[in-house]
Amino acid sequence: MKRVITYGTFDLLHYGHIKLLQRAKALGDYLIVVLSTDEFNWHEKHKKCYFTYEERKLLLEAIRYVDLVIPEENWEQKAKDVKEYHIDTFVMGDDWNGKFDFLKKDCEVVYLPRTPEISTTQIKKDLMQ
Ligand code: C2G
Repeated sequence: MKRVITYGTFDLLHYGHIKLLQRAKALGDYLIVVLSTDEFNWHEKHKKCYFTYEERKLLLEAIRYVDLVIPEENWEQKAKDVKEYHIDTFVMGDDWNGKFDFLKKDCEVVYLPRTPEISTTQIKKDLMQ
């Protein structure tokens, strides 16, 4: 069973995220999503989430491509996660291109093209108009 992992905030969830999760799952048989906690988002990513961790987790768990959702609490946990969950493939959107190549000693690292036309920032801007 090929195990895939990916990380993110996924707030507000939109079809760009879904297309990423769909492609990530297609690379294996089991997809783990490591979801940024509210504290991590605020202190480390300076992102104020619209939905809480529990609400974002519920949304992700409802997606057919997602098999497990666990918390992302810091930047440093990736190597441990890859080992602990016996990960074969680490996947991120290519806005992170190259940033996680240090994991290549432990697993395959794949950067997938982002869905260019959509972002949470754009959604919020459009809704403001
Ligand atoms: N994504 C995408 N297309 C978009 C928007 C996002 O493919 N239009 C991808 C991102 O590249 C990322 C995933 O969807 O792989 C989740 O996006 P975010 O929630 O913005 O994640 P981010 O804040 O980049 O957090 O430790 C890594 C971080 O947790 C990643």
